[in-house]
Amino acid sequence: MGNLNRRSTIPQILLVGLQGAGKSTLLYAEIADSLESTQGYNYEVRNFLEDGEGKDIGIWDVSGKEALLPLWSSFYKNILFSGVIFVIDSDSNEQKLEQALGKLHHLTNEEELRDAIFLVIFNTKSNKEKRKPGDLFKICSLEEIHRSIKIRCVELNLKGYSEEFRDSMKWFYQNLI
Ligand SMILES: Nc1nc2c(ncn2[C@@H]2O[C@H](COP(=O)(O)OP(=O)(O)O)[C@@H](O)[C@H]2O)c(=O)[nH]1
Ligand SMILES: [Mg+2]
Repeated sequence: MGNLNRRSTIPQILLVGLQGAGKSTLLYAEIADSLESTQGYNYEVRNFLEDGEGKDIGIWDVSGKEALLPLWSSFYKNILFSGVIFVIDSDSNEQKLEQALGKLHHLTNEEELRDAIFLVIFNTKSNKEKRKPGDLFKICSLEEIHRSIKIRCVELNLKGYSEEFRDSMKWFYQNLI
């Protein structure tokens, strides 16, 4: 894994979040009908936008299983990530939400990720009413996140690549260095 960084010519993205949040759904939404729970990690090269707006990015979908959470750091300590996509299940109970947000805040403080941009996706698996961006901002305590971090928080459904998803990815691509 150590050498990969030097060989990579496309931006590398870390896709994380707790187990069952919808990370692999994001990665495979238009390819797989059903998904197995991720055992270790998946890596895919994807371009989520068409018509020359996007480009290929390498996505590391790292398992959110409780026992594997400490392993996230071995990914970003060995691979230079340009961006982080953090997925949260919008229906998480308070304890799960707190745990997820704790992880998110931890990542935004990590030295190795200081130049990465962050897209936080609240995955609405059901058709419940979406929260306003301002409410998401508060829920995520974004005001506590270091000012130099570029971060955006959205609530959308990850099954199929919706317009909302593509809009968020547009922002992501535009801010990738
Ligand atoms: N209906 C619906 N189900 C979803 C959505 N996203 C994830 N799921 C389901 O939630 C479960 C966990 O998703 P998965 O992508 O494997 O989560 P991961 O552990 O973060 O990779 C799976 O059974 C998915 O089918 C969604 O947007 N809509
Ligand atoms: Mg998975």
